[in-house]
Amino acid sequence: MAEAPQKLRGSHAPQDPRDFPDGFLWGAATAAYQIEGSPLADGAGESTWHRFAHTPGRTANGETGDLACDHYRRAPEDVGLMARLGLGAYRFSIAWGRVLPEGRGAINAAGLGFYDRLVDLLLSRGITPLVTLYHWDLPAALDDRGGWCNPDIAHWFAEYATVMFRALGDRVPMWVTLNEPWVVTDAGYLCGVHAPGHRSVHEAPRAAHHLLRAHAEAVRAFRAGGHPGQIGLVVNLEPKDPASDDPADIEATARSDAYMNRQYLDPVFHGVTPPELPDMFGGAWPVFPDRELEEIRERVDFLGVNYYTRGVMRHDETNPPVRASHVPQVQALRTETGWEVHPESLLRVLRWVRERYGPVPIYVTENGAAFRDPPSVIDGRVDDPLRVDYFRTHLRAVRQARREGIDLRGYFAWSLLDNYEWAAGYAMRFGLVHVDYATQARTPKSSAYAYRVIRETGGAALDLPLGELLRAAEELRARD
Ligand code: IFM
Repeated sequence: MAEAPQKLRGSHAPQDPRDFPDGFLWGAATAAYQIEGSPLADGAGESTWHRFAHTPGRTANGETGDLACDHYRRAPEDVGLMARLGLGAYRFSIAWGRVLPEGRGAINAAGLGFYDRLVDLLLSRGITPLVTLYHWDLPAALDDRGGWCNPDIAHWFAEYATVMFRALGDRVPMWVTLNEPWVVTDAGYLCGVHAPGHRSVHEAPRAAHHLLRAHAEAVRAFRAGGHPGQIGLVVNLEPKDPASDDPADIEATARSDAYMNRQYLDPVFHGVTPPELPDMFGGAWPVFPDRELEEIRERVDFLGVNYYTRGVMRHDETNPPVRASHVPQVQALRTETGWEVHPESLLRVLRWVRERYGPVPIYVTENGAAFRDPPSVIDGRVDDPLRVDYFRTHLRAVRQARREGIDLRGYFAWSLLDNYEWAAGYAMRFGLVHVDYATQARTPKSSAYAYRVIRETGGAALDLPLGELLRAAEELRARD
C-alpha cells in the first residue's frame, strides 16, 4: 500500500511532542477462534467454543468458527496484508488446544509450529507481535474437569503459559495472560450466552477468582523463566453513568462499576475485592483465602484496556445479582452491536485507571466498531465513513490522554479483519479489512487507509474534518 501523500505528512507534523512518539505501538488485534478456522486441524483438541458453537441454538444462525477467515491456512497472506497496511504491531491469541490438545501434557508440535511460523513472519516484516495466551477458547478436556471453576486451573494455565514462553519467549516482546476475564465469567458462567454456556450465580465468582489466580501464576512463571519481554493483563472497561439522580440508580451504577470495572483490577493492583461484590452475590459469594488474594496481587508490566462504549445504568430488581440494567441511549449514535459511540468515555477511563491504579503503562488493546458496511465490494472499494469517524474521535481521546501525561504506549484497532463475533456470528463486521466469507477475498476498507493517514501524520490528521480525512484515505486507496 502507498504511503500517505507527502503534502499531508509534511503539513501536519505533530503539534505536541507528547502526541505519538517513535516507539508508540500502532497495531490491530484479532483472536484465534474468531479468525483461524480449521479448529481441529493437525491434531488440535476441541475447545469450549467449538463445542458451544456446534450446539444447536447457541449462536446466530448456528454459525461456527469452522472456517472464519481461514487464517490458519492464509497466515502468510494476512501478514503480507498487515505489512501492506503499514501496521507496526499485531495482537493475536493462541488457541491453547492447538498446542496442548488435552489442555495439559503432550505438546502438539504442528499446532505450536503454526504460531512459531506466525511470529517469524511478523518479525520478518518488522511487525511487533503481542501474544494473548487466553482469548476464551478453553480446551474442552479441561472444561470436562470443571474449567475455570476448578482451582487446579491456575496451575494448568501456568503450565501452558510456560510452554509458550519457552517456545516463543526469545522473539515475543509482549505477552497478555487473559483477555477480558469479565466477559469470560459474565457471559460464560453467569448469563450462559458464551461458552461454556452456564448460568450460575455460584460459578461466576469462582471462575473470576481462578482466572485471576491463573493470571498471577502465569506472571510468576514468566518472571521465573527470565524471559526478556513484558507481561500484562487485558480488561474491558466501561465507565458507568446513572440514568437519573435517583439514589437507587446511583447505587445501581456503583454496583455495575464494581462488577465490571473493579472486580478484576482491584485484586490485581490492590489485593482487595470491591465491597459491593459480596453484598451483591450474598450467600453465593465464596470466602477466598487471604493468601490467594495476596498471590493475585502480582505486579504487571502493563495494563491492556479494551474500550468500546460507556454504560448508562438504572436500578433493576429483575436482573440479579447486579440489579442494574443498561438504558439504551436512543438519541445517540450506536453501532450494530447497540453500543453507544462515546469517545469522551475512553479518555475518562484512561484517567480513571491512572487515578485508581497509579502510573502503570497502558495500551489500548482493542477499540473499534461494527457498522453496516456496503453489501459488496465495488471497484475495490468498501467505504465505511462511520468507522473512520469512530477511529478519528477515539484516537483524539488517546492523543488527549497522552497530552495529559497518561503513560499510554500503544493502540490496537479491533479488528484487523471482519471476523466471527462469537454468539452473534458473522453479521457484525468490525474489520479494517472486509472479508468476503464465500471467497475469502480481503479488501481494505476506507478505515484501513484513514488509520494509516492518521499514523503517518503523527496524529495531525485527527484534526482534519471528516470529509478531508476521507478524501486523504481515498487518495491512498487509489494509489494502492
Ligand atoms: O470481538 C470481541 C473480542 O473478542 C473481545 N472484545 C470485544 C470484541 C467486540 O465485541
